[in-house]
Amino acid sequence: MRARRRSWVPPLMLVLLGVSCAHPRPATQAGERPAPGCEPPGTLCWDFEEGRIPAGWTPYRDEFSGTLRVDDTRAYRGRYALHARALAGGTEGSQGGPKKTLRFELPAGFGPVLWGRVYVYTSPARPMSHAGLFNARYPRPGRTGGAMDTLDWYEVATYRQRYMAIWHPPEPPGFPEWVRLSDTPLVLGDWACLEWLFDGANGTQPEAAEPRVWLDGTELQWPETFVFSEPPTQQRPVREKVTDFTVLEAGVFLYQGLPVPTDWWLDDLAVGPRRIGCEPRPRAGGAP
Ligand SMILES: [Ca+2]
Repeated sequence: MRARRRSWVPPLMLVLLGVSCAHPRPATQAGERPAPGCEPPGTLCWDFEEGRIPAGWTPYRDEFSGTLRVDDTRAYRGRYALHARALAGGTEGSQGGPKKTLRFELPAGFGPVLWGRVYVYTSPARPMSHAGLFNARYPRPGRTGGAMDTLDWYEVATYRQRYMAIWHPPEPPGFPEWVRLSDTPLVLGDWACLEWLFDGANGTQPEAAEPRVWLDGTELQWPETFVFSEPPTQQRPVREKVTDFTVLEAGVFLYQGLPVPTDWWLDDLAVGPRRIGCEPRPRAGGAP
């Protein structure tokens, strides 16, 4: 089920791509692979090599046990990654769980289409509970800004040990929400490249598109879809169209309890109006 690899890109090309990142940084150190995939115009990318929370990101949610910081315990590339460490708390099957996230205000005029890409490493167990990893929010039609609790949003997550994507109305309560649950187990104990497309323009369609997600370059399928709400409803939410995405949230946010203390690392996070793509995975035994 793991992905086909994209064609190999020469190291010199990766260097050239890396220096055009929206957050340019000095030339990479000897032996360090340069940042791929920051080249489409308008792309914002974060490799966490500052060794601390990057500029512009601020703490958002902090519930139950665990920490969220940039450290050097594991990285997809370079030395540092964003590390959600030892998240735990609450009761599996009951609402309420550990949440450790950051938020970021997008530049004005970002537009209605948001592609994203992040490398994720999860250990030591696949959570059963809803574990959000990333979301992007936008004002409802006719509005131009506003607080988080007024914004519609798209989310990438895992649930019942599989990948999941959701469209939500403003939170709280965040539902009734439209849920797409894949049949692909979340990658455990290895790096996974997740990509997503939140197409809030969706051509001439009356609603914003359903979220789409790729794992290591292969688009996920969604054999299970449903409306979640408390109390339950069968009425599907209207996915309101997007003028501009305005806010990102990244980290890990469990909506039900997590009995096993679990770590996540996120590295090379990027968003933009065009597809960013995944780096070809290093071949076993050394550099590509
Ligand atoms: Ca890094």
